Amino acid sequence: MILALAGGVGGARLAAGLAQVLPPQGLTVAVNTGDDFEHLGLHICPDLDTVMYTLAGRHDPAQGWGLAGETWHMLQALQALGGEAWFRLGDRDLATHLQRSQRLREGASLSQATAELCQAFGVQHAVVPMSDQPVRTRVQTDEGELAFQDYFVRRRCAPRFVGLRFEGAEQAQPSPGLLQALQAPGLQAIVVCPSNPLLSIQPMLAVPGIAQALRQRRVPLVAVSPIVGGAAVKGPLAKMMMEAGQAPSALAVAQHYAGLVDGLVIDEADAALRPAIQHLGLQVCVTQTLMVDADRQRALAQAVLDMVARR
Ligand code: FO1
Repeated sequence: MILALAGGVGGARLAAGLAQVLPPQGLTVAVNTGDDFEHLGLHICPDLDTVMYTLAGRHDPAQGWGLAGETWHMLQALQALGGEAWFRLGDRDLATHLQRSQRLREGASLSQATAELCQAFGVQHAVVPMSDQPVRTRVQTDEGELAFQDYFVRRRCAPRFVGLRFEGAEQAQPSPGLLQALQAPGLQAIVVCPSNPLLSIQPMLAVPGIAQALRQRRVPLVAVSPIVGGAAVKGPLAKMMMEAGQAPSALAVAQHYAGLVDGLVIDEADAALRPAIQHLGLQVCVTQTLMVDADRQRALAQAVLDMVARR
């Protein structure tokens, strides 16, 4: 059994690759919920939905998030009423948020609501939130502290990044599904997907029970670098790293994860960084990491599994 930690589009793509090569009972994907927020009275879980839609093969491939073949009638009507349209909720996607919000109001946990939605979308592998308690990523910037989606979508990551705060993390516990995977006798490895280490993985590590379980693990933990050739494959990671005073590179990712992971998968474009990363005490696997299609998702997943099998 493999446990994957994921958030965002890169995380969803590797999760989909792992789902291609592992049977349903052989994979649990634990997903960042630090990006979740209440919007228009709805409980929105962008990363859970991105993973769910991608595993279901229903995601919008160009955008990475949201559903393929989406229409935007509700958003246009809302805008005409003078409502908030900065966060683009598509008509079909809206049904997911309505159903999740309703189930939470009825007393279901986020884990239960997620499992029900995944079943409805035909997702067979386990997709679980990192926690059932609210954890909210707050981005500290030169313009003050912003709620995550305010920084990410409304402000398009324009304010200068200073730091992060994960509201509620100290009081949160790992979700039952994540805890079960972490404690499973059959757990073979933990994979940190090529998600943003700061925005997608750090919130998970801020939940004390998750950090503790990862420290006490008895299985290999490998990460895949989301930085290729000095640039982020997607999203604001490179900009954030530069603003934090760090040149974006696979080596910087290795330095960030050193002490947590046993190995790092890097792209062929970064092969020259292998010795420097090994010098940090990490095993290195060099392969093609750009998941441009389902075949490349599967190939990267297989390379990750081969790496952990060699240990
Ligand atoms: N990202 C955007 O850049 N703009 C949007 O309007 C937007 C809407 C949206 C709606 C539903 C959803 O599940 C995700 C959405 N995202 C949008 C993506 C999301 O904000 C980010 O991808 C994640 O939070 C970061 O991983």
